[in-house]
Amino acid sequence: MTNDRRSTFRCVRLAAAALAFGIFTTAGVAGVGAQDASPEAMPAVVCDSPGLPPGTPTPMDMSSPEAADDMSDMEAASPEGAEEATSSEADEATAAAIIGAVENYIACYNEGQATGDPGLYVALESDAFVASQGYATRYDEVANEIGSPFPTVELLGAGTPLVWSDGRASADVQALIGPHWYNEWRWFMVEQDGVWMLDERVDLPPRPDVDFVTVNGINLTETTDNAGNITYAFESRSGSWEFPETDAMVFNFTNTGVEPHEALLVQLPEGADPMGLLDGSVGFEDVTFLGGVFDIMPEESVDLTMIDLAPGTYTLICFFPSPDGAPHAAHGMVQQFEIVAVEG
Ligand SMILES: [Cu+2]
Repeated sequence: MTNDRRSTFRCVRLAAAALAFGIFTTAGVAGVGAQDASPEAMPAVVCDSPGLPPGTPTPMDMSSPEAADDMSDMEAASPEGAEEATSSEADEATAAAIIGAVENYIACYNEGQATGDPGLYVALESDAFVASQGYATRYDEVANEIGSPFPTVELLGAGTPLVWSDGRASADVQALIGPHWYNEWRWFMVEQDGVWMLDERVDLPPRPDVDFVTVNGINLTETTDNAGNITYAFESRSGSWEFPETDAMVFNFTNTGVEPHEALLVQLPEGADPMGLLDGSVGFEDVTFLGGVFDIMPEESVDLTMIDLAPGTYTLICFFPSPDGAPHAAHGMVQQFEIVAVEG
């Protein structure tokens, strides 16, 4: 059903949860940003976008945890009957247009983040796509995207151009969000007034082009004691939180509870207590966001694929609100693990 629950380009859950719980300052959110964009990471394609005319986001009460919740629980607004659509190979001109549109969107993402103008790429999204990301208007998306923790996206590949009986076209895309977060999707594009707009992003099984891939199984658990107190946890299915270094690491998260969860992968300053994320003693600006999966529903199993993680200490954390309003992390859902160097 929904195909974009993982909210890959945005980090709205994180930012919204952080703001909702007053964990991080807005200055901190804005502080992660454009200066990290390195010229080498910019693709050769130069962004061609009409941008957005001036506008203001919808006022939203971020003080309630429900606000954060409602936003990302919205269902994707992709056209009904999309499943029944049939595809055929795109002709050469259409194929070039589709691949070009993917390259352009990513160029506009990078330029938009580097210049603080996310409107450059939001303007290349269809109304359905904006809605599927949980936003009422484009300006709401822009407001959430400014100073993304992932200032660059590197396009690794785009192929398999198809045209569909519902009038859309698609390409299969491999990309790194930030330096380590590997994603593979089918991007559906729709042509509006001569411009190909991103209309829907469907996750594909990640197959990174590397020699060694390991899978780390992690359960997302809920335990209630006799007094009715709930404890949330990340539970390594191997029993170990030491993972040998490898080219690509797939974290397979399975929600064994009844509440939704998320799994954010971050790196904290050396020696920092992860609980400092909750009391503010570890600042948002000192945290490196590496990737994450959002809205992992009960019984759902999803993958987070990371490339070239160096040996060191990493932290998984869930800010999803528990029934008492506190983030799951405050009830145990924060876990550190080590990536250890392999001899030889
Ligand atoms: Cu959780």
